[in-house]
Parts: sequence; structure tokens; C-alpha cells
Amino acid sequence: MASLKELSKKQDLLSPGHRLCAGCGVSIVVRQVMLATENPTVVACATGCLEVATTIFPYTAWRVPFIHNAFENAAATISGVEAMYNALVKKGKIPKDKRIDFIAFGGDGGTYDIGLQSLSGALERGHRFLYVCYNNEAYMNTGIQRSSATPYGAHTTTGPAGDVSFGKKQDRKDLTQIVAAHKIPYAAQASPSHWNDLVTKVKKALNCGGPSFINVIANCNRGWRNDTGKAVEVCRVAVQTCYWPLYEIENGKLKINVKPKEKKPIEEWLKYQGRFSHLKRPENRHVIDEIQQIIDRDWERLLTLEKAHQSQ
Ligand SMILES: Cc1ncc(C[n+]2csc(CCOP(=O)(O)OP(=O)(O)O)c2C)c(N)n1
Ligand code: SF4
Repeated sequence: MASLKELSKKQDLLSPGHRLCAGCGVSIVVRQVMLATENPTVVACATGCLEVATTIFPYTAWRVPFIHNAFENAAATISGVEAMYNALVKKGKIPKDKRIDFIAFGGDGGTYDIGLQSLSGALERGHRFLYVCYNNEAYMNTGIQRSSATPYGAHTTTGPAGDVSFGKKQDRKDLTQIVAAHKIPYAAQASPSHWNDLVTKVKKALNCGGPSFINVIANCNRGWRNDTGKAVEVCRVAVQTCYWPLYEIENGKLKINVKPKEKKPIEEWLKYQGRFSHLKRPENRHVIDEIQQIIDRDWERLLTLEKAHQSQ
């Protein structure tokens, strides 16, 4: 467990001066992830807001070696870097005790959709790397288009809410479970509102000896249409409503890390965000009920899975 005092003494590896929007949750997520690193670290990043806003040529906000690759292959790129590291250690060009860590970042578009094949391949090959999905639930950089992480009922520019539609018609994909099905040593969900949980998870992931994955909810105040300055608050409500459960799967065993004493109704999460404002209209009331049913069903499933895993 990290202490705030300890973390406050560490250098931010993502420097100020990047061009992510004011109030963007992504920089908070990335800072927390990078604060948890203990060794020299190489970062690869899929195309998306994070890459575009932190590496505007000839500048960079990164204080670590950083590779930008195409939208679809952050995991393939970082697995190549890890393979090269292993080869150099074998040849004696890097001392055996010089540990280097490898992290790939991708948005939900670059992870749930376009980069899924390269992520799946890298996980299956067993490279030692951490993949962090900063999940803002849409293709934000190119104008708020829906992704397979976009929740049911949300307004996006490719599934706009209006007279003929209540927004996205499909439930989001459960990528964390898809990744866990690769039987990797460590997979988890995290939120910047629970910094200690997030930092602990990154440390575990980097030290698990193989591939690891953390899916982190990251608000986008442009796409979610939430007030600037509410990034952490809105992500906390995601956890309190069980919209975004915090859990980990360590060597096949699932553990829920935060169980809200009182599960807040889903309206508490929806009310922060303009992307759901159309749901206030009486004809869309059924969508709120359906979202609540989805959340309840998924939460119950998770509790059942945890019970099953703990009794194994
Ligand atoms: C193969 C490919 N298709 C489309 C694009 C255009 N493109 C660049 S960023 C982006 C959206 C990225 O969305 P996401 O990964 O969710 O990250 P975010 O922008 O939300 O941070 C798209 C569609 C591209 N660069 N490459
Ligand atoms: S568009 Fe959204 S994700 Fe992109 S920098 Fe702005 S707030 Fe962050």
C-alpha cells in the first residue's frame, strides 16, 4: 500500500504543459499509473487523446521513453520492446539485474475495438507488460463517436439522441472479462477516485511476472458533458452505483475490492452527465430502468463469481 506522503515525493512522469482538456480524467489516471512505477519504464501509446495531446511535435510531456504507434497495435509494439529487452539481457548487453518495465496505454476505441487483436495476441504470447485502458467510453479524439465501451442509452455523435433515438442501443462490451479469459496472471478494474487501490493494482500488475491488464474508468468532460473539475467525483459515483465495480483477478481468483455499503441508484451517475440528459424526458424513463437492470444483473454476476472463486 502506497502512502500519499511517499507518492508526493515522486516525480510526475507525465509533466504539466500537455494539451489534454482542462478537467480531463485521463491525465489523472496516467499520473497515478506512472507514480506506481518503481523501475525505468518504456511506454507505448495508441492513437487517441492521450497520445495526440501529450506529444505535439517537437514537444513531449513524457519523462520516460515513449513510442507512438498506430491506433491498433500498442500491445504488439510494447511486446516487441519487451522481446528486444530479453534478447539484450541474454546477449549480456543489458545487465541481468537491470529491470525495465513496459506499459501500453490505449483508449477504449484503441483497446475494446481496433487494438483488440494485438492485445489478445500479446496476452496469449505471455509477454511481461501492463496494458492500461483509459476508458472514457467513446472515440473522443475524433469527435465523440460510439465505441463498444459506450454505455446503453448514452448520446454520441454517431448514435445521437433525439426524436427517433434514445442514444446507444447496445450494452457495453465486458472487456475485463474477455481479457481475463486469456488466463493471464493479473487483470483488474480501477478508478482514479480510489487512488490507493489503483496504485496498488499497478504495482501488482508490474510485478506479476507476465501480461497484465487494468481497465480504468476515465471521465472525458467533453464527451460526457460533465462540469470541469468533477473528474474524480464522477468516477467515484461510478463505483458507488456499481456502474464501475473495482475488482481484480489474480491468478484466476476474482476479488471485489470495493463493495459500497449502500449501492446508489444509477440516476446518481447519470445526473452528472449531459450525454444522458435526454433520459430525463418521460418517454425515455424505460431506458433508465433498463440501465439499472443491466447494472444490477452485472453486479450480482460479479458477486456470484467472487463467491465461486473464493470457495475454489
Ligand atoms: C486505423 C485507424 N482508424 C481510425 C483512426 C482515426 N482515429 C484517431 S484517434 C481516434 C479515436 C480514438 O479513440 P479512443 O481510442 O477511445 O481514445 P480517445 O480519443 O477517447 O482518447 C480515431 C478514430 C486512426 N488513427 N487509425
Ligand atoms: S476530449 Fe475528452 S478525453 Fe480528450 S482531452 Fe478532452 S476531456 Fe480528455
